[in-house]
Amino acid sequence: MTNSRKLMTLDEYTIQELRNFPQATGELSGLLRSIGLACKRINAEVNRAGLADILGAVGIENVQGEEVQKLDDFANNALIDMLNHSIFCAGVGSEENDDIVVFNDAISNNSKYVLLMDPLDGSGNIDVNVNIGTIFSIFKRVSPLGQPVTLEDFLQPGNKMVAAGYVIYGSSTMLVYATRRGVNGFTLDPRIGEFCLSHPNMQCPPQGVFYSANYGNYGKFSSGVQEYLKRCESKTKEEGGPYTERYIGCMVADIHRNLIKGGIFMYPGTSNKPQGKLRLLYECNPLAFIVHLAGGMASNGVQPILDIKPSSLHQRMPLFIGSKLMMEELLQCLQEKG
Ligand code: AHM
Ligand code: MG
Repeated sequence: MTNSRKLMTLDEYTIQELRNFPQATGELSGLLRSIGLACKRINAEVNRAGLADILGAVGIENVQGEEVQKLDDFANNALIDMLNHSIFCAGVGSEENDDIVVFNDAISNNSKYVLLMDPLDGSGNIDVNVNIGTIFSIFKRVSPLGQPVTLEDFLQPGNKMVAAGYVIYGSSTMLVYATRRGVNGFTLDPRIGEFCLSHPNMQCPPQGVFYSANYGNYGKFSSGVQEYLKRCESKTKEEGGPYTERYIGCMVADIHRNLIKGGIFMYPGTSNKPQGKLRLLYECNPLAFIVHLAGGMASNGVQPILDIKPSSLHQRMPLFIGSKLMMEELLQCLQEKG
């Protein structure tokens, strides 16, 4: 056997999963394959972003009133096109679309899965060649097969999620994918253009030294959050410190590092924006699912993220996420100081 055969590709991995679980229909694997393919197209475009005339804003605003970058558009279209042409997805909810996109045709209406996504997270980083990511989550529809999907199919609590993942476009490009069977990381091998299983069975260390928060908002955080951050600043060696502050401006990258090395990421509510910035359905939920399956925790400060019943497609939610022991200390601070 040659060396390259030791690296299992994403396709080989999904085939192996199907062999191990003969009751599986292959629909989820098909969906994952389409996502992987779309993300390879996005990756190619991200890599040439500095060369192509693709940098800069389109000049229109998305639903959240933020300027849409051209790459956001490209990523959104690449994923929606790919999923629309696959036969395994009935509709998509995206950060870039006001309403759900319903693939209303005979085959799609008989697909059991819907997908929620942030096609390009951290898009403020594009112009400066810093990490960006794609985030997605997959749910089984609750509406009957044979009909177009409805908003209710997308407004399910995270604990009903079937699978979730993210792609980080960084020094290398990686797809991290979680189902209830665990979390696996696949690195894109540019020589063969395939995602290869590089990080099997990922586990989030219960304790780490990294903490990630936007300190520019410190004065607007609650007393409990401020108290926790103060503790982070002064951890002694005996307490597992000293801690190191890292904030990239792309939650995928911050959470990816913390997932591998151990750490905590937060985007709390502030006095002027009590619900914070991040979107529950396609930012908080998928990352909460992945980190939870890797042994970590995710909360909005009051309840587990995955237990929240969503009320609207683009709703925002405070997010605290990461290593179990660090999360427990944070939640204790919030309980004591609010
Ligand atoms: P985006 O989806 O518009 O890119 O926003 C989400 C990003 C997160 O990835 C990141 O952690 C956060 O926004 C940074 O926001 P801020 O600059 O307010 O700290
Ligand atoms: Mg985002």
